[in-house]
Amino acid sequence: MTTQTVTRNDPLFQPVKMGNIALENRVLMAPLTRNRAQPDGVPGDLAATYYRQRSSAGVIFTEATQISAMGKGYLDTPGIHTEQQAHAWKEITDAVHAEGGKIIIQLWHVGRISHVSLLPDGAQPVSSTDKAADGQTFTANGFEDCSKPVALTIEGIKATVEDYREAARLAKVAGFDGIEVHAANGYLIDQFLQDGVNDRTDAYGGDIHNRMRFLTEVLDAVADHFKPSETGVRLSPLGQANDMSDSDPEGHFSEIYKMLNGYQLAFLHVVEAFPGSDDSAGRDLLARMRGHYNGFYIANGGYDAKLAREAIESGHAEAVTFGRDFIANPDLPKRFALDAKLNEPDQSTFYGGGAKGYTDYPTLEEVEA
Ligand code: 8OZ
Repeated sequence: MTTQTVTRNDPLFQPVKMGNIALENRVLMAPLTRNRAQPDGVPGDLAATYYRQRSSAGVIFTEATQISAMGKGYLDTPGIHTEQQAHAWKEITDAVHAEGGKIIIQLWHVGRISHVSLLPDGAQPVSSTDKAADGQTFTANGFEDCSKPVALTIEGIKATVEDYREAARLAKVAGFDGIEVHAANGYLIDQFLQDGVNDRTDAYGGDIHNRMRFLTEVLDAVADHFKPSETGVRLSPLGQANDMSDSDPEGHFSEIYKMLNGYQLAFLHVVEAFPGSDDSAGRDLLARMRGHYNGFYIANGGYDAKLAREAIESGHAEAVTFGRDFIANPDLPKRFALDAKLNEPDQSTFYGGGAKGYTDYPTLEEVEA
């Protein structure tokens, strides 16, 4: 039996246009932090192999990639703010494209989820606020408490928006098919969006329209280099990771969804659940909120093949991203198509290290050989 015969009626394998980007299937690779880049933010030597191995994904989202040296918050994450970084990313996009795959870069600024030891000249992190996050990040000394941030001035906000514009330019040089603006999981843009953190009294704080201003300015900036139909946003409306909270997630994020409708983006990518959390009440809420968004919706978090098929058939999502399953199964779409057994991910090799747990997971053929 060929893969083609079994996928003919499978919702996961119906080709679809995501904005300007043609997807061969709906099994997408989630952005995954792997902490294997060089200290200067140049992707590591094995990154091209890692991503090439996973190029049968409908599209690959890269690991979160900082837009500036100030946007870094963890040890050995990659950047897209120098020519050398862009050059190394070009080798990666070439490797994925040579296999017929597609790859979107996730643009990231961590804001206050950082530590002075990771920042240029020991600078304090920046945020919407000067309150420290109650949380930790991973540095050369292991887990350390997040450092106290300085609240960005209006000038600082403008300069950060310029950093996004320049990162988008370099992403174009690097040959990416699109951009995902990371506005989820308690990082800088989320620190502006959610009122549990944003305590500003200027044009970037207060009501949700003010709190969205930074995100919209970032979207306008990256539009200099990537069309809206090649750009998307990642949100985590119910996420409490990284000391995040909001007084009215449903009301506020529904407004954000409606605002995004006006941009006619390629996609909205929503973190619906975090690994290990049972969030069935959250699922109902997210399903209601989804009704406010008109475009291509990517669901993430806690999906297996069966739940993903149901989400697509019900119209909840157009596609689904898989994280842990893509770490452990480079040929995940094929395994879903054939209903084959999955390799188990090894959590001890998620962050940092070398080839082990990165480029050495076997394909189905290798398992069966
Ligand atoms: C895991 C470890 C470090 C960062 C996110 C970029 O949560 C991340 C991240 C995940 O979005």
